[in-house]
Amino acid sequence: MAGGLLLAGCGRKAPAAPQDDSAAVWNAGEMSAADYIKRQDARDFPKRFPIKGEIVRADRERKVLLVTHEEIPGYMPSMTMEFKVSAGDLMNAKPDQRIRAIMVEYRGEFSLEKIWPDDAVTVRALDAATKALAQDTATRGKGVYREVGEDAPEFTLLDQEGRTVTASRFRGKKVMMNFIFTRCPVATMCPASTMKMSALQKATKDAGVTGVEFVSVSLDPDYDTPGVLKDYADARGLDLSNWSFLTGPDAAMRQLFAQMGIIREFEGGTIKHNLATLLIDENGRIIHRVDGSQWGTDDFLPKMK
Ligand SMILES: [Cu+2]
Repeated sequence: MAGGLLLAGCGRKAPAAPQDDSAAVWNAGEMSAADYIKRQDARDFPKRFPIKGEIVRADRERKVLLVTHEEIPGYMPSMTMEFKVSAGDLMNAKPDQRIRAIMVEYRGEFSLEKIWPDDAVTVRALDAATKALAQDTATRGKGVYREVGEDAPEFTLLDQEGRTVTASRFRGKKVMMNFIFTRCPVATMCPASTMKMSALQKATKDAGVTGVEFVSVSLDPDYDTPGVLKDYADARGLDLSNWSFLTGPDAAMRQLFAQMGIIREFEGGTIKHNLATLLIDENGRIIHRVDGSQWGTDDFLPKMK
């Protein structure tokens, strides 16, 4: 493990979504909708159901998504209906795309959260990559942590628009990588890291440095869906022309964190984590790493030229 990895901050209250919702999205087979319904009572709070369905179209004026969903046993037959969704999810929506999500019913209104692509091609690609990464972690054993000078791991994840992104897409370019989560409540941790990435991105453009991609990997994939990441980037006016926010199955993310020396612990409804910022070269090799929050443009810009 890297020397001086510091578990810091991010230890205060963040609004925590129930863990079981996301587990149900990824492991839909393990909890039936009927089981879910049994767990809901009639009090005045939102009811949630994992669903699968297909997007018919996005109505961007009325901010609703028309979705044909499969039957929810004991609750609702298969039907086509409108859902309120976030701006990011609305922008990401593509007609005919298969999705899985959590349907929320509250006071007669229906919305969708935790929307993930669920088409066979995407699911297969993510599954295969997750297995390969887990195998790689197992094979590396005690040498799981990749030091500066070693290659960064292969991965296949989803970006803020729900597109499949593999590590190889960045070959031939340098990659600035950090790890954040959108609900991080500690100003000096993830929010500061995001702002520094943005400053560095601007500095590269001002300096005429090209061939650099910025990659922010979510520490909280249960919550940080592509749409949530899109909202996060848009709310901060970030330049996504060469900046990807990545998320995916937690089983894959865990392997990536282990290999990149990222410690993440769920604690008291939020996430404790260390901060690491890395530069990866054109051949996928880790060439620089700064642990902690004390880094700036000058630590990385000269190494990008
Ligand atoms: Cu944080």
